[in-house]
Amino acid sequence: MQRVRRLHRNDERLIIHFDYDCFYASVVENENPALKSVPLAIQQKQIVVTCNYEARRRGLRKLQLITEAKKVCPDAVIVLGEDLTRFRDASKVLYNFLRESIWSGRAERLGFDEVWLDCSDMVDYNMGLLNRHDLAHSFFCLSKDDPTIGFEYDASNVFGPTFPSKGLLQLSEQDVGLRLRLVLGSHLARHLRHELESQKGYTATVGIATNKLLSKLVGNVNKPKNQTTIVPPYHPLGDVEATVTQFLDGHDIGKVPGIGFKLAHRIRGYVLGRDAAFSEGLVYGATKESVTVLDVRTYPGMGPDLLEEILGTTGAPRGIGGKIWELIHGIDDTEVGMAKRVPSQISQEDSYMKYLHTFDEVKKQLQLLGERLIRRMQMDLLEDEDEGEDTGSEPRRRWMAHPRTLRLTTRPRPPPGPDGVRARTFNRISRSAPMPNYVFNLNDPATALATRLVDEALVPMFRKLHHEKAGWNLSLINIAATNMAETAAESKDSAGRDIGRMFRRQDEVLKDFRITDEPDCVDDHPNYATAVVPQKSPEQIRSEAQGEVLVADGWDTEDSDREAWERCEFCQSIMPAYAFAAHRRFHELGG
Ligand code: DCP
Ligand code: MG
Ligand code: MG
Repeated sequence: MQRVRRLHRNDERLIIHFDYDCFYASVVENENPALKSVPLAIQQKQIVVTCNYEARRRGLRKLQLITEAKKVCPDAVIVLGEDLTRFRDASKVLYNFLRESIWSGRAERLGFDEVWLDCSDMVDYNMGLLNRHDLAHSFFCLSKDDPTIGFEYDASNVFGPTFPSKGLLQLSEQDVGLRLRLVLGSHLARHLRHELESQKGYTATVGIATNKLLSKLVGNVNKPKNQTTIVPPYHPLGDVEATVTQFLDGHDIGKVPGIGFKLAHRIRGYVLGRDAAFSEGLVYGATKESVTVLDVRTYPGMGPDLLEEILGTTGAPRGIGGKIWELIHGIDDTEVGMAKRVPSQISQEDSYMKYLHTFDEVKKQLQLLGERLIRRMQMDLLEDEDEGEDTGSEPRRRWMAHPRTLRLTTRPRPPPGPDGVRARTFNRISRSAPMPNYVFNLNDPATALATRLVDEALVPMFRKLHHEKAGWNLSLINIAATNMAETAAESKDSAGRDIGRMFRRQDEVLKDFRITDEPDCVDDHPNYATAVVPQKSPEQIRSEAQGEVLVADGWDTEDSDREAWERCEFCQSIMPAYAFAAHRRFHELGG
């Protein structure tokens, strides 16, 4: 009984989720419109990270090997996309545009190409303006100050495709109201998509629902350049199943946002009674055998407690069972975040297919990453003093926040065991130390600051992290500036205060730097982590503050699911690190 009460879905909100179509390819196309009509692929390492829809029509796929792509479509134009600057910049421009188009300020980015908008207030307001006797001739008002700004629409129908494709006519009273709100949301989504395309040149695939989880998932139903709304009944009505349940039930458990790779793998294993086999394609951790939400939801005895039992040993925070139980029922109360003036941490990392054996190699990588980190800190954390005064001279810049902690993380490959086979663990280990003050010096060039940071801080940290003198076999190095202390004078009302200014400032700062080629950069792919907010133990927090060794647990924190790529020595295919163990087994079995 208690469980039923716990599973109450809040349907008061209206959330719109955007996922830009073939994002990196669209950025390149917008720079060079001639590319719009040809098959275009964006390359990172040996992989097509994305391609435009013309290329997809000709058989190219995301995450395909370049060699394969060239075979499938020899005349594809391939553009190198390892320097993320242009993608990061475009992402910020589009984010700002969307954020300024809504009222609540609640606009949250996920990675570079996804944005959630909380449009509850706009929909509430426009519900109040409806003439219930003439819904077909409605006007959606976009400004509280000026009733003439907005667009005409037909509020008697949802705009665009719905899930399920044919809505139910008989609804409960509660669902009638909800349906109307979703109708308004769908027309607002159409308007926003149209503005994004006509003013910025980008198309997006959009989902409309009452929370972040459902809006993100339902957007995928009709791609590209389209939108989908989950329509009621959101609640079971007599024999009729709730559409939300019907929708989620068809998804593989790992597809539910918030259920990351490790959790999904654990749940699959439990439901199948054995380890789920990986597919040979090994793209994105797909498995051969799909375990759906329906399989999990209806498994005998399944509920928050059993899920807690299954997942408790993964190092997941307590209460994970209840959280996952809610997610598979489409319940997600997480707020769409407000824009933050300063990021909570800044990091730079690189993954390595080749071994980093010598000290010189490691040091060179530390220098590269250190330099990038300092440049990013300057871009993201500096603001102009005396803004608005046009004195003609260069504005003075000041730090909006100082990261207090410097963290060095590596991911060692363990040595081969007695049988010659290398066990695959993907644990990161890290060490933190106070951020030295000299990195905030704006008179010295970033290169010089990085050299000092490497010699005086990073190398000593590396030595403590890796006692062995040589022969490290690292697949990843990450350097992060964390533990932000916002500068007091500016912290008043700072959340979301003037993000536009921040981005303008960043653009200016950017101009001052000759952005050299930044190969292999894999940052800025944050993870949607509703369910998996990692909780640090008091020991961890303490040791971090004191600069003691921190050994990462199996539970990847903010970097989880952020793939690093590994190359198989046998067949040379490249795949996310987590898929490697299964791939290795595939060869062992004679594959
Ligand atoms: N990306 C990346 N590495 C990955 C996955 C994605 O660099 N492993 C980049 C390239 C994409 C962008 O992130 O352009 C967004 O990822 P999506 O999965 O949303 O893919 P696209 O936007 O390219 O295509 P779609 O139209 O399918 O959304
Ligand atoms: Mg995306
Ligand atoms: Mg996309």
